[in-house]
Amino acid sequence: MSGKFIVFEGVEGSGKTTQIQQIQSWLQRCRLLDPATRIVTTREPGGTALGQQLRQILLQSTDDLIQDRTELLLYAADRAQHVEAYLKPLLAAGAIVLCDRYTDSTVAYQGYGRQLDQILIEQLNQIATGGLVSDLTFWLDVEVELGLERAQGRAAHDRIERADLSFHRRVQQGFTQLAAAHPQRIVRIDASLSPEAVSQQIQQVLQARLQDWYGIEFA
Ligand code: T5A
Repeated sequence: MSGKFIVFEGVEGSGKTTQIQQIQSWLQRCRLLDPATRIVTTREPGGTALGQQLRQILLQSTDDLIQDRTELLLYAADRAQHVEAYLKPLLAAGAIVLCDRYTDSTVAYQGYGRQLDQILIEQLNQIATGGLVSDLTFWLDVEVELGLERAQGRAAHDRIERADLSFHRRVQQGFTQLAAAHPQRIVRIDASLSPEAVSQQIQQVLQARLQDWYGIEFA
């Protein structure tokens, strides 16, 4: 794949959507990149038309309607469609793809949060992705309470946001363990700061990676 696949992860309200937008416009303004390079944003669940329908089911269904393993399989189905129909063609064409959540979310939410079998999750992630791993993952690390407070500032709360605090704490523990296990791929960002300060941290890491990937020099 000639493009680059950059993922943003974190607990609810960690600021992924906000940062993806900021980083997309920063990259679009970056004159050192080849102007033909497309900077694309996407998300899971919901990065394809089918994924939008799955997202609706996953996030808007009644709390007790979806069993934990059903939930796991629906996230995997969304991902399989996303990888094959959207991500692979874009990356093959050289795009930089900024993605809101990917496989680490399944490990953290379904593995640590729902406490489903981690080996099963790894196998499913492998099946769903066909081996597509991110080139770089930003873990936006924020206290669970602060993230939930930010997310709950919005009117409607989805099915996963409504889970109890202990669930969200286990998810956070999942991201912590993942970052420790994959220090090259996952970069921790202090997401408790202002949006501008968070963006600065991400830009700093990206400058170094862009230099490695494309051989461009930032002043
Ligand atoms: N899921 C997903 C799984 O369980 N398994 C999986 O495999 C996958 C892929 C997705 C849900 O699905 C689950 C995880 C999720 O529960 P979603 O709507 O995409 O649902 O939920 P989130 O990804 O959590 O998105 P949120 O919108 O809740 O959070 P974001 O995107 O992290 O945060 P953002 O940028 O929308 O910001 C939230 C609020 O905080 C403010 C923003 O203005 C906004 O109001 N904010 C800040 N305030 C202060 N300081 C900052 N630095 C701020 N940054 C943002």
